[in-house]
Amino acid sequence: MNDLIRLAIQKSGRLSEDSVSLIKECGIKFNNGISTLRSPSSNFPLELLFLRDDDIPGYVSDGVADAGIVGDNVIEEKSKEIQKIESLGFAQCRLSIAVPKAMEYAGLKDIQGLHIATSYPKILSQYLSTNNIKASIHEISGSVEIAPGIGLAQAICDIVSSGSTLMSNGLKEVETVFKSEAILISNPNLTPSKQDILQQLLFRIRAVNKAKNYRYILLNAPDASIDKILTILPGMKSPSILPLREKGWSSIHSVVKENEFWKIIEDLKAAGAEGILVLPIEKMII
Ligand code: PRT
Ligand code: ZN
Repeated sequence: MNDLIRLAIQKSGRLSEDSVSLIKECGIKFNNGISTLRSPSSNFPLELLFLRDDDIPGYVSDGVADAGIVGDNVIEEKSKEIQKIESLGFAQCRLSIAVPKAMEYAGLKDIQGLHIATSYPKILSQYLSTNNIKASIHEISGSVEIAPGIGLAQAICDIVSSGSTLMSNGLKEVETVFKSEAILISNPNLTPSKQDILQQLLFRIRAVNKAKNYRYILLNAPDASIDKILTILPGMKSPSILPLREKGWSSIHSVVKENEFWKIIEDLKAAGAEGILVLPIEKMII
């Protein structure tokens, strides 16, 4: 029988959509929807398993799944024997300590002796002991942000992304304990043939994710401006320059980083570039 890898992803929640999109962008197709527990691919040796995110590190370390996509916060909290393969750039958030808005807060020492509610007792207790702070940790599994309001705790340690949940519960974020994003993990003892499939998957994931950070740019410029424009455009190796039908003009093609894009466009216009086109890149292999 030909080998395949079982990739565990979250069945329903904040990681689900981005995990499925990433696999699809890798050109991996599925016949079944995520209403099933498992879904084999029709064109790649991979089967998706749809699980609760908290169970993913355990299943991967037990070998029920060969690999998984899960938040780093869950990986650290569960401390299972798994290998972190690649940061995936989505589900970015942070685990933070928050206190009631009215509380005066000058630094971590103000946490000393407090009752802190959290769903992440392991990460929090490590953080407190590294910083020599003694506090009592109350583990609760959900709605952590309401704990101070109902008198269950004086502070909380919970996942924050925009900060609006804290704000609407009268809390303020005072310390970042851990920064997290979705991570591709694997079982540390994969057979060589599963390892090989995982590497093929990783190759595709990197090509897809790299492309998301770049744009393809085309522009026309008078030949006299080319030298100046080339100092602005980094390119992958070096930009392509093609002569236009109109004498004394060329078309320049290159690749720019998404986050440098607006700054570069202004510089290019100032240097004489015209007819600038910017296109998304689907895959990028370098
Ligand atoms: O059912 P299952 O157990 O699979 O899912 P779950 O409910 O445990 O997890 P889910 O889907 O809520 O989150 C999955 C993962 O997404 C988390 O483990 C994080 O790695 C990541 N993530 C990213 C977040 C957030 N952003 C986030 N904002 N997880 C939770 N939140 C919650 C947070 O707990 C708080 O209640 O959103 C609220 C704060 O959001 P803001 O934007 O108001 O600050
Ligand atoms: Zn969960």
